[in-house]
Amino acid sequence: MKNLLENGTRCLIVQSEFSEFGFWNYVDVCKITGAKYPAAPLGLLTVAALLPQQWEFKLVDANVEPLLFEHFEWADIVCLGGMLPQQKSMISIIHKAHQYGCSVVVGGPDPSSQPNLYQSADYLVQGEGEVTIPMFIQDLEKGCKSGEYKSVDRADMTKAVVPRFDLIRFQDYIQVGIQYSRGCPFNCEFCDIIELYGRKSRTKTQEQVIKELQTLYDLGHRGHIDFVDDNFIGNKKNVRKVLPVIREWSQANKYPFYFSTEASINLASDENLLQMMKDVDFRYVFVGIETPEDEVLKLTNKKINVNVPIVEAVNKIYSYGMIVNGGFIIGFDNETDQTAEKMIQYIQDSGICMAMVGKLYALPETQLTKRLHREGRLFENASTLKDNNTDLDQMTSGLNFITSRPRLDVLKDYIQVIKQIYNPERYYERITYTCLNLKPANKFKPGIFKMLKSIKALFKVCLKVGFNKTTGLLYWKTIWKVISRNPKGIEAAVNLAAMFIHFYKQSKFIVDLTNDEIRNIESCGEEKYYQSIFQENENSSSHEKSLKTMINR
Ligand code: B12
Ligand code: SF4
Repeated sequence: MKNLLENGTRCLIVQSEFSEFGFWNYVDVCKITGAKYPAAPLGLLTVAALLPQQWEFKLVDANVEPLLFEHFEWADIVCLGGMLPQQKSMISIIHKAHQYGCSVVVGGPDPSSQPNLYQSADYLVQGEGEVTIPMFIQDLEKGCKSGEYKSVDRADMTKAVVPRFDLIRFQDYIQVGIQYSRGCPFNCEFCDIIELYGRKSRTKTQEQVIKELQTLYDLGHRGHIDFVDDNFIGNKKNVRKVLPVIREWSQANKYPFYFSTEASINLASDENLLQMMKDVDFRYVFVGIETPEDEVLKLTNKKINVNVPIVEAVNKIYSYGMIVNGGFIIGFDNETDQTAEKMIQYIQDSGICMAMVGKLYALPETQLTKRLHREGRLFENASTLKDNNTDLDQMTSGLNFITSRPRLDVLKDYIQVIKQIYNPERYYERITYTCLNLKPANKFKPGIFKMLKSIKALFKVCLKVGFNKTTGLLYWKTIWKVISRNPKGIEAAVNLAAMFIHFYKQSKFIVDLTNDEIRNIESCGEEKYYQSIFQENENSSSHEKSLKTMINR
């Protein structure tokens, strides 16, 4: 076998496939803009920068091009990484790579959370690559043919490398990610971020951020950059320092980029920070709203959201030119039969178009998982995916435990929310609301090539959405209202209307799948359903007890 540290070692980096029915996988919309997939694989680009630079790299993102046997034939070593929904595809790629005689290295969120599932890889590199990849390289130097690497240390972000952005074609993606911080100071019970990355928000320096922006600029990227931070404002003190530096750089370079990110709801009460974000052209922010019920928020320890008037908070963010995307969850203990209706109202009143409503998913290592396990409610192999076509994310999977309310009620509520919020009339009402309240001050101006592409995309949206029997009338009515009352909101209106192509299809898929699950439970009864899940478990007595308590609720 070849010494892998030699010059010219060929390293194939693979991003495995996501399902087109995932909430975030809006491939139909990508096609309209000429892209193939929403987001570039930032984790793998970072890994490439941490591996020996004398290696020759090829990155294949199976979401943008087919992964072929020639790729494996070319490679000496294959590196794979990914998240829970990629579990099945990653495991099958490990086997394929072995058939071609390649060594396989795996890492990333799912292999780090569930290393037991990836034992077939030769090298299993857990946690943050900045800490564990050097351990793996040391083993290669010693000639080790396999190994498992983990560490309790967290990466010093001030020493993080610039990802190998040169390995992708920017035109394949809608957005390219960069990361400013890792970790989040809050302590939500269901969150795996704080288990994976800790509660201290570790940030890069201003110089590092500028270096990454400059690299992207020099490589020719223009347009959308997503700050992939768990909570961009997790370290407010530092974020206040970096934003003016980004503004200065952007101004000097004629604003080549606009931004999006993820932040906690306390952003809305910090007008100074909102202004700073507006100044550098932030256009989208994803906020975890989770549930309209304060009692549920308290129980799940999402204290930051308790007593926050959500509609007001979202409106405040709109007034600084940023569209709010929201995360919501159904299936918490303490929910009532009013929760679903309140959630629908919340989403409608705040105009959140891109509302990711998921079923509570007890992710590995979280406090929630530990509690449910103690209570005898957690399913065995709770996060092992069974079916590539139906186990995609927290909208298809989730509720991997005995629910506190009858499971059928939770599932029916879930369907009700999805059906209502992705009903075309309701979705377009929200577009209108958002775009009338949005006060954008777009600084990024596309160059002539990008402008022509945008015009082409606009025509395609008008054809696809505007001459469609479900959305046609709604589209033109919305466009007219926004143009006549708040013309600056028109770009957002067209974008959000385009996104409905995906959400319409995806929500139908979710409703059908959930209905199948409901029929399945109805056919045997809830108790039998749970019993069948726990049947294979040798130590099922604790489940039996919880089951009895739950069924008699
Ligand atoms: C940006 C992001 C997205 C983006 C873009 C992702 C993409 N490129 O396709 C979008 C919005 C599309 C997305 C979607 C989803 N995401 Co997401 N996402 C993130 C986020 C916020 C940042 C990811 C990132 O770029 N990090 C920066 C890079 C540098 O870090 P990294 O990828 O972890 O890589 C490091 C290490 O893991 C390691 N590593 C990674 N790969 C490899 C490979 C090898 C060989 C080695 C040695 C090391 C290694 O080294 C890297 C450097 O330290 C993370 C949270 C987080 N903090 O990671 C969640 C996260 C990865 N997402 C998650 C999930 C579940 C999803 C969704 C299913 C739904 C959701 N919750 O949003 C969907 C599924 C995607 C789809 N297309 O269907 C989970 C994964 C949980 C798990 N245990 O697997 C996370 C951890 C967040 C969470 N708690 O919900 N996501
Ligand atoms: S605010 Fe978000 S990232 Fe932070 S702990 Fe809660 S769920 Fe996790």
